[in-house]
Amino acid sequence: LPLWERLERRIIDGELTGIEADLDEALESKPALAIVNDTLLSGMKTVGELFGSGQMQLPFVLKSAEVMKKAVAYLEPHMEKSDDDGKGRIVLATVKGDVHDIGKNLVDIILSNNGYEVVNLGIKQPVSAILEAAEEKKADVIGMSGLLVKSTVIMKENLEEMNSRGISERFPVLLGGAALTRSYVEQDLAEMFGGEVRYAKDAFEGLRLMDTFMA
Ligand code: B1M
Repeated sequence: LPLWERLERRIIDGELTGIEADLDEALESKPALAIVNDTLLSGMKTVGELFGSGQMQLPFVLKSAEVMKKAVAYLEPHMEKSDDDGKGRIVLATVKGDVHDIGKNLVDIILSNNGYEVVNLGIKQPVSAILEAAEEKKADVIGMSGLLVKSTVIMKENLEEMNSRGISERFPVLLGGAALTRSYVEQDLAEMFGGEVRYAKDAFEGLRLMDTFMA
């Protein structure tokens, strides 16, 4: 198979052996981030489709996710970093009940490489832990990720909790993850939330929104 198809195939098949050599070859013709966006994410998309249609079982999805994580970790040192520093601080978490963290960790990488300090709390984070960290670390923004449909409900509950604690106006909120839609966040949630809440369809939009929050 040609290089790009081979790399995409590695994600779909969960095939780790020899991936470094392929990534090194890929780096000769494309920047690290473009390899993630154009090839690796496209492999993960296929995995999602195969799993969703019952053609792939969960243990294989897990293998694909592991290969994806290793590939991103291998490429990370090759990613461009801006000289900017201290542009602001975000507390980032995958919400309660949700283990998906590949997207959240990409957001972490993109923001960290572009001058933001990211306090990455990890997965399955209850709202209390997110809000405590935001207070303690003096966050400028709270970021929540979640891929399950039920996570969209949890996010709403988390915003309600912020309203009831009277801290909505202190922390603008950035939300992302495959089950969300722009209209759910920027209409439905924006209507009930006492502060600013925005939707990022990908890590780059997350970065642009951080820049607007901090402007
Ligand atoms: Co799961 N899973 N999974 N899964 N999984 C999905 C989400 C699913 C859509 C698959 C499907 O059915 N087609 C489906 C959800 C269905 C639903 O809720 N309606 C699903 C399911 C059902 C499940 C389980 C329930 C399966 C089971 O146990 N029976 C289970 C849930 C466990 C739990 O959370 N409690 C489960 C488990 C897993 C694995 C552990 C095997 C693995 C995760 C491994 C890991 O993350 N460490 C996994 C995977 C890999 C997927 C799919 C295939 C791929 C997700 C992914 O990493 N994509 C996924 C299919 C899909 O998403 N269509 C699926 C790549 C990643 C870069 O994209 O995270 O969307 P994403 O991030 C994007 C943007 O969304 C955005 O930026 C990123 C790109 O730049 N973004 C943000 C994300 N967060 C952001 C935050 C921001 C800004 C932007 O600011 C704060």
